[in-house]
Amino acid sequence: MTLTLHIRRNYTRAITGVLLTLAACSAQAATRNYYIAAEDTVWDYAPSGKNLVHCMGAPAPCDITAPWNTSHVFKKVRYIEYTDATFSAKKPQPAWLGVLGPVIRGEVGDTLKVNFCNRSNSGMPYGMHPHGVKYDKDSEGAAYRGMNGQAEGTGAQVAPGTCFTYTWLADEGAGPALGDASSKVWWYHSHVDEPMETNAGLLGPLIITRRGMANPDGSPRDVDKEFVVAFFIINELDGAEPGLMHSMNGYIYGNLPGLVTMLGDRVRWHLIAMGNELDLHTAHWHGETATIGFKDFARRTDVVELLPASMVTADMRMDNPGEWLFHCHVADHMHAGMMATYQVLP
Ligand SMILES: [Cu+2]
Repeated sequence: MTLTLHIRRNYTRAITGVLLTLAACSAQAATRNYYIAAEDTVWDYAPSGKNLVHCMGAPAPCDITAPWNTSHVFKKVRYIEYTDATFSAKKPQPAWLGVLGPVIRGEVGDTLKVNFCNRSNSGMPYGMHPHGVKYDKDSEGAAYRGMNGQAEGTGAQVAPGTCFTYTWLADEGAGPALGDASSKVWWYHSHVDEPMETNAGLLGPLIITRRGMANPDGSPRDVDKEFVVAFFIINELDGAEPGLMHSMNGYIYGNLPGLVTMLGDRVRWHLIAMGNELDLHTAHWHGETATIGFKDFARRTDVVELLPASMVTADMRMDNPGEWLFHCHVADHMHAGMMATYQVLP
């Protein structure tokens, strides 16, 4: 009996492998161009000015409590996406993306050409350093020297008022492995003074889809919606408590908009985190559970552990209509506003 099951499972995996290979052969490698500028912006962590979701037993909305009630508006430097090389028309972004830079997408085999311009008036050089994808030294986008005197790459520090085009290859090593879902999230961020720049707002998601599994825009064919949510205590006042913004995509106290799904949707959550030793987060959904991994290899949970620079992809089948809390389960972080809601519409 055990032997039969074992043979059957291996047979299923072999067939799956053949199908994936066939799908891979039919996919055309593409070159995808992105136009992204670093720009000075103002960011409001709580546009409603209110705590919209959790008022300690009192009805929501309520006032944001001390010490986070002094200010929730701060200056940021963000990655802004444009439609083409003229950098004149901004590309619309989903509301839920918040403070993050645009979603850069690719399918395994694709080449990503990321045209980056530093338009900030801060006077500082910035860049774009990707996780996961393959690059040469010039396209690494990180400022450091090797111990044997290796020079920085050309794209390490893009001076104010100048541009650089990064070439990143979505090779097999950038895509989902056998145990992963059909798309996989990575970070990209500035890496001249990395802690300062990620805190300033220069960070965003990169998603690579398995070869043969992508729609024309690079998104995976086997899900209905993808969300990216970043858990990050953004430090706005040199570590003083009123400036520690316990944010999800740059929103606090239920102000994160647009996490809307339909009953029956196959939803993919890409959960990422950044920050320092305070940034240990346990992302928790009410109302639904999720799986992490690919089919036979998946595990089920409703809490995802995140440390700085963590990248976890989780799938959810929406079967429970309602508006549900989605929050960090660390006690202090809940008090400080690291919470949102998502909707499952009937
Ligand atoms: Cu947390």
